[in-house]
Amino acid sequence: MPFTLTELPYAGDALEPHISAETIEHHHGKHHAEYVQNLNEMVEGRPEAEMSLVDVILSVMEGPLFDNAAQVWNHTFYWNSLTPDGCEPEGKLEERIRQDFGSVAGLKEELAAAALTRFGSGWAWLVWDGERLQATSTSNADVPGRGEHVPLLNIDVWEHAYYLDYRNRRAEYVERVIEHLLNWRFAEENLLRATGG
Ligand code: MN3
Repeated sequence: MPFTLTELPYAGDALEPHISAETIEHHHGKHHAEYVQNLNEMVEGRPEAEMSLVDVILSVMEGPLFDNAAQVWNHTFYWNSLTPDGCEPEGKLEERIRQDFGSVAGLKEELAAAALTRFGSGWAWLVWDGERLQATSTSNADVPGRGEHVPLLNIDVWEHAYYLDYRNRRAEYVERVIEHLLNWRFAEENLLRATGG
């Protein structure tokens, strides 16, 4: 199989009490795994089987193959966007946040708004658009800026990400993720890579 399910970067219960082990078990072990399985079935015998995941996404950009490939990538990125070792933005990232949002609190508000105003399924993102940071959201499997923006971190706002723990209370899930789980070190690494340090 050309594409594999990435391991979680922490134990399945590491994000408790904010995200339960049961949610992680279903989200990673069933939802994410199914996107990987679908993707492998779809690329069988096609040139995409020899391509990197990112190249598949950027060369297809719509339809079921795009949806499954992007969901594989989006979920791996999501696991890395979360951490049980609480942290806050520092260094270059914090400087940039102050410049573009006024304050870390200002960014957190915009990120929460992006997550809460996304109608239906999708993703909230912090991205580097080439000139500044943006808090934004995408629908279903879509990637930010149609592949033109550099993702720094994301939050899954599909119902499967929070329904077992929060039922319909997306706002509570988003608030807890933003306050306790976001991996700002990962976001800073992505920003430094995008801006050449
Ligand atoms: Mn998901």
